[in-house]
Amino acid sequence: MNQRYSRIATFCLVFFSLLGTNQAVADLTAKDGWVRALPPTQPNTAAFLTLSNSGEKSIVLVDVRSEAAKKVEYHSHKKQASGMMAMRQEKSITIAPGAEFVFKPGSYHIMLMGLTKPLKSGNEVNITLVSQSGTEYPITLPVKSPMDEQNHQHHHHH
Ligand SMILES: [Cu+2]
Repeated sequence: MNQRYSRIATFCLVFFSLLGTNQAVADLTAKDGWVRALPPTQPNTAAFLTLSNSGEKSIVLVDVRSEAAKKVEYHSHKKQASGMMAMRQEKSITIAPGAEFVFKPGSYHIMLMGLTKPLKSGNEVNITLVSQSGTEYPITLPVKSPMDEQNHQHHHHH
């Protein structure tokens, strides 16, 4: 195992132990979460994660907050009639009972606009998801560069 891989393996361990302890909140569970690290000149970035609803009722998320950015929104990324991809704000996100909802690059994401400070790989971002019923779901996501993500997957597939 070379040094780079062992660093990634350590990262995975820390990441998954975080998921195991902190991320299971009531009926909504977050996994595979990360925030995209971008050059410090970029004012905006996005967070990705998979939410699972283990409860018996739909969970409707209507708000999202983070001290990492001035404005935080749920976005989708869809192909327009013109063939261009465009981002659009989603006022709510519904996770059916027993279902998963995936935020991933090129699709749904949590948009962080007007970052209060540059986010570097290795940082953590606290985000609070808020449901229609007023329940708050705090989650902590690691900041990773898209390159880390590629290496991460590469590592797992071998
Ligand atoms: Cu967006």
